[in-house]
Amino acid sequence: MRFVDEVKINVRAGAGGNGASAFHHEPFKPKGGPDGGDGGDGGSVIMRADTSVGTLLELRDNPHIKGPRGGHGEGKRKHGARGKDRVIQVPPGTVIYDAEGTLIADLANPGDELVAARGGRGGRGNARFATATRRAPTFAERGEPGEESWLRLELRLLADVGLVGFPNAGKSTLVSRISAARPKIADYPFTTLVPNLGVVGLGDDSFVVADIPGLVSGASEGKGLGHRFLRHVRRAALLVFLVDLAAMDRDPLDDVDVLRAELEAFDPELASRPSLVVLSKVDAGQARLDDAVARYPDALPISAVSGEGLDELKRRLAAGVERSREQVKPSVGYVRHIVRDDPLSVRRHNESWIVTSRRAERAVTITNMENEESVERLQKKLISMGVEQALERAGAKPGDDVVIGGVSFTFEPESSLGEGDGARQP
Ligand SMILES: Nc1nc2c(ncn2[C@@H]2O[C@H](COP(=O)(O)OP(=O)(O)OP(=O)(O)O)[C@@H](O)[C@H]2O)c(=O)[nH]1
Ligand SMILES: [Mg+2]
Repeated sequence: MRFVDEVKINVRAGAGGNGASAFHHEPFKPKGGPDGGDGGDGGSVIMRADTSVGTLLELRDNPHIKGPRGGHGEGKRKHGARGKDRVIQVPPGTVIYDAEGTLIADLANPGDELVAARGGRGGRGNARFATATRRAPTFAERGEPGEESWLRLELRLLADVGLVGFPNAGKSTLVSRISAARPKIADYPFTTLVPNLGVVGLGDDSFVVADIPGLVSGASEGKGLGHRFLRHVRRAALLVFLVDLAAMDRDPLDDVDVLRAELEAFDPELASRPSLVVLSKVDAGQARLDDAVARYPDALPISAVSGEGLDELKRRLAAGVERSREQVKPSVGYVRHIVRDDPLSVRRHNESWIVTSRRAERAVTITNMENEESVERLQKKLISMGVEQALERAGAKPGDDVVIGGVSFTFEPESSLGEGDGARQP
């Protein structure tokens, strides 16, 4: 099956390049000033809606997407190259959920895009840290790691009208009669295994009809093909319940109730969408017509074989779509920008204190631990973020092991150092 409408992917942006620590030097000249260049930013991973793709198949086969890292800085103030953003094309209509299941983007229109993982910032080279009082800084920052996360992508086709009906009700035949779509048609249930879209023209107007696989009673519990294809009618302004007047194995007039119940189980909002009952195969099901009209006075009888009722159906669909679009503006085409707050927390784990805070972890990851000056800078930053206070409040004692961003430190609060070295002498 070539149509894939749901995938889980892992996106990892490129890390920033490291800043360089270097000093200007020329032959036969004394040591010059710091001239280490900055690292380049890492490449982001961007999801973009594009009409050239119609399924999520490619992503199912290649679910791990990485952005390139930024180049490292070099001496002579040479900056590292920026990592090029990695752009992944997805079909318009793709919605994106984060790992917690929160909807973060609906890429409904061609060109809509989401920065799915932001590239890490390049580290600054030592040339940036020279000041009047610190003429020869030896430290440089390391590049920041790129963002990484798991996402779930779901394709919801863009259709104005959704055709819902039992298997074999004549959905595909109807679409093939009112549009140029040529779905497979056959005299057995579950002929249609993937959704088909047909564009119906009416004068200067046109609208899109989605033919989805048939639904049966219990679809929401997995019967038949299940109900997951209903996602493709979620954007529809108007639903058509197609009732097969010629059905032999059941009273088809009850189908509408069954279909509504399945919709309700999938998404209650969908069950209250404007809808139309259409009685199909009236050429073969004359015997049931009177009962059907008595029960559904507004229903329209049609025959895809004789053509009866098809022009009237097109008009009603166009009018219904227009009316419904005026009433309910579909909430499509947005990208939610999530602002994550960054609480600082300290917890005890085995013999260590674990500090979590994105800012603090970032400060640690960009620090070159081999350079004393860098480590001193880091300590000042952590203090100004309140890490030291938080540790003390949690009960940390001088000499305890503290872990931040995977790096282990010995807790030496300023207050204890401030008591003077004399106190520590034997
Ligand atoms: N007599 C008559 N037969 C029809 C009419 N419309 C469809 N059929 C027949 O009904 C059968 C099923 O038609 P499909 O269009 O494949 O039905 P479907 O609802 O798409 O079925 P699934 O894809 O299995 O859910 C085929 O044999 C069609 O020829 C009609 O108006 N009159
Ligand atoms: Mg079909």
